[in-house]
Amino acid sequence: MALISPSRRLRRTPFSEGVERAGVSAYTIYNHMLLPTVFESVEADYRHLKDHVQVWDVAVERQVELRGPDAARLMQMLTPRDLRGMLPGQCYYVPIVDETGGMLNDPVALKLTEDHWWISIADSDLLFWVKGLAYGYRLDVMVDEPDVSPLAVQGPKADQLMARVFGEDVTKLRFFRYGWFDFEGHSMIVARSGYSKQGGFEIYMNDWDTGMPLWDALFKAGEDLNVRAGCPNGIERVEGGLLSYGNDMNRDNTPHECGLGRFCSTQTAIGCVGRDALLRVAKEGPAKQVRPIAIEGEIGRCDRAWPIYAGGKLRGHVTSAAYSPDFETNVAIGMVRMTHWDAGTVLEVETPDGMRKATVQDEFWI
Ligand code: THG
Repeated sequence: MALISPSRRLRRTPFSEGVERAGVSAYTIYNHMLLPTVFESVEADYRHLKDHVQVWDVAVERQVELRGPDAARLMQMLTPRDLRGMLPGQCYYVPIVDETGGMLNDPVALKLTEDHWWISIADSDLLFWVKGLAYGYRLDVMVDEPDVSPLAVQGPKADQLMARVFGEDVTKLRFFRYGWFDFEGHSMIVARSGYSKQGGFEIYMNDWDTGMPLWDALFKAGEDLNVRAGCPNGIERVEGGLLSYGNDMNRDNTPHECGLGRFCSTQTAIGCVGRDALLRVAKEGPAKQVRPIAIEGEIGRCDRAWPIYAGGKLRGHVTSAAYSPDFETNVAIGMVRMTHWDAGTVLEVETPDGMRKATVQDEFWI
């Protein structure tokens, strides 16, 4: 593929200088920004992520900020997850749905106070939908994108590295909890979360000019830990079943089809604009759902949906796939019809390199 022409529309991040210096070798585009996808090689990055610690420029995880007396009401309009029990200091993975129950995004929401929320979005222009709802319902709330750029620290040595930069207390954070921590006089949110199954943190860096000092401090403190620049890894995230909005699901899918039913409490999520639609489809249950699938043989890059067949008929699509060095098979995420989604079901996947035998798994490879 040819190179990407930089312009003002392709926003840089506060960490771009560090990413380039670290020798990034490929990017994707996410929320109109550059998201690194490869440093050394996807396989070498994978091994390093699982054995050491990496610093990821995930500033593409833009925040949609809700501020004002109607912030909590607006937040509940967006999601079928019941937010009434959520407290400041918590992060929730929240499916966001439209009025048909279709997935618009699958962000992490942070409750700062009752009147102040951040929605840490996946790759879709959620800001416009949220501003439209706030305006249309005449809500007393400001919706904007703040100067916040997440930097993730992921891998088995993440606790050691973070303790050196933010202090020992940061290691006391529980999964999907956050606290305020100091870096050189700047107070910022640090959460135990991140788009890998290797453990780690996300720093919600809130002052553009502090981006590179923070980046440099992490690399200096982690020299003996073999810290490297990294990025969400295409093998590791499929092994772990972490979904990618736009790849594994979109507006045509309900949260239940995405396997996100455990993050929905539609019955009690009063005010969610997709509630009626989701209650209607919940009666029957989904007719297709996300499944882990192992594919045999050689496969190419999965840059389009691969049809899944059984008995000569179309039964679904593989939406993400990669060879896993640790599990010595191709790991994949697919959307599979109910008649063929049971673990052990044998399927055929039409890859660009030919038909491949595949088997539905009972769980992801974690
Ligand atoms: N962190 C933050 N923002 C993000 C992402 C992130 N925005 C974009 C993208 N990632 C949103 N998608 C996801 C997908 C999965 C998870 C988080 C965001 C995730 N899931 C855990 C899992 O499935 O194992 C567990 C969630 C839970 O149990 O509550 O972490 O990564 N800031």
